[in-house]
Amino acid sequence: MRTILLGLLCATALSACEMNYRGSSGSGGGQGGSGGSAGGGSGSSGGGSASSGGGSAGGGSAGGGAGDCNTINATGPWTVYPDPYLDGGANPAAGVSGGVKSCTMGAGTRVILAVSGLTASRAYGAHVHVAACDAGQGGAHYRNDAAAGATPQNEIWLDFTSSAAGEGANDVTATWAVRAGQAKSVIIHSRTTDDAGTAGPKLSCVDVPF
Ligand SMILES: [Cu+2]
Repeated sequence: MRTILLGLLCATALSACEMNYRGSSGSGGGQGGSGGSAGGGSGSSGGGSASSGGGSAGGGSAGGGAGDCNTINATGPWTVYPDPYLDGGANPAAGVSGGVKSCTMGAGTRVILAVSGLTASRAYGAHVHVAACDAGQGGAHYRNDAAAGATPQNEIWLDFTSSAAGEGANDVTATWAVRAGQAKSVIIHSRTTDDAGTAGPKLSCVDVPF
């Protein structure tokens, strides 16, 4: 029934169809095609073109385009943290748009980040955080096991390197389920996450209702 309704919507309002039915990466506005590893329906496992580091815990192995992983689709507005370097310097993620999709993959959780508007050709860290963007700048990283360490297996790291067009993406599938309501945002940081789990100043944040 729902599919039929969406089909009708698609016939009468293509843009709504794109957003609701196919889960287009364009829903955040301003995203070009080339960064769209999260784009709907291609069958790509996504996340490849602009990702680096991040220690994916098996990202995208379940296959299917991101349009199939659209249970949560957070497109902002983004919170841009002012003066992240405390020196008056520019925030390289001040112009960010795009968003985060997430869904359950068996016992796991797939999280797809697809953004644009960033300073180009630059490495960024990104993670799922426990608090909302306006609550202590998202607080700490969400951990599957609170007593265990800051590793890409115990947290969700979405590090990426922006393209020459300022687009970035990553697609990670954790082997565990995020506890409902205990992760509330994704934050982009200044640099690639290191072995201690730190990635420099917080640049921008989007609330995600995990
Ligand atoms: Cu973080």
